[in-house]
Amino acid sequence: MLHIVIPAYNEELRLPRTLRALRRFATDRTSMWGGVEVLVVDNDSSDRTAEVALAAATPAMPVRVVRCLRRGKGAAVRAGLLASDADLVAFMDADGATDLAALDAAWHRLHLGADVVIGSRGLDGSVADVRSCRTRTAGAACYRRVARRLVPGVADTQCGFKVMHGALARAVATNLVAPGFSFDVELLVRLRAAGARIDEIPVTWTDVPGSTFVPARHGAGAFAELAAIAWRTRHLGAPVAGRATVGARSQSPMPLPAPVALPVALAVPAAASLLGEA
Ligand SMILES: Nc1nc2c(ncn2[C@@H]2O[C@H](COP(=O)(O)OP(=O)(O)O)[C@@H](O)[C@H]2O)c(=O)[nH]1
Ligand SMILES: [Mg+2]
Repeated sequence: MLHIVIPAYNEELRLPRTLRALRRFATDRTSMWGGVEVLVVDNDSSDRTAEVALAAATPAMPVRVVRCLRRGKGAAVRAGLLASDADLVAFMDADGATDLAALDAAWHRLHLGADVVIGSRGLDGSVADVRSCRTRTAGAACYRRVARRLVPGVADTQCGFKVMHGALARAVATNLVAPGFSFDVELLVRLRAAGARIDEIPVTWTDVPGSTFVPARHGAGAFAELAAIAWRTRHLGAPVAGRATVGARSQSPMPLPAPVALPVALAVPAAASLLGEA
């Protein structure tokens, strides 16, 4: 059984198309996944997000609405992961930016031994139609440099598409603190510390208009959240590139190096580069 968590803040316009695509996917793949249910996490929306979500439910694809009053994508995904009880759990954005073929690719990786499969716009084979403004593109490049210090070897921490074993997702989500857009980084740091094998796969990603991420409003907060994550997870173990199996390079499980205390110093250069580069 697969539960798909969709964090949604005022998504009445973008959600219906995504749910239609998921419905087609679920109808075709019931035998593959053993059933697909969507958990839309209504993040204190003031529009009809919950209604359009429930209206999309069918017997082949039940839809549940989970209420999350704490604002922020991270808080919403955490609430959705904790509300799930399936063997496998995915999360993706309400705009359906990632082509659903990634779910099939993820299924294969999970059956080859991955614990976590994350979509990436930064690998050979990725197709990303990014139409961001220059400020966001520059900010994103800078963000990637800082994020890589926390999760070395992962090319794209921020693609909103990730699939993992349900029990692992719930165990790690319990400890997630970051409420905002940087929660993916905290999730990956904690998954690695838990010894998870993370496979990064190329995805086809389309920039869907109507992004809820506003660089001027959310940019600085995302960087500050990264620094807070570095500090909060400093005791979990040094970030080690070899822990992620990236792209199509290898499908065999990596040996997991013994955790080494993450030096407090990690937080300091991270914070310094934020101040210098943001
Ligand atoms: N901005 C924002 N997005 C949220 C919040 N809670 C959940 N989300 C969801 O997080 C996802 C972010 O994706 P999107 O807006 O497409 O951002 P982008 O793809 O990074 O440009 C969407 O599904 C939002 O509805 C929140 O409090 N603020
Ligand atoms: Mg988007």
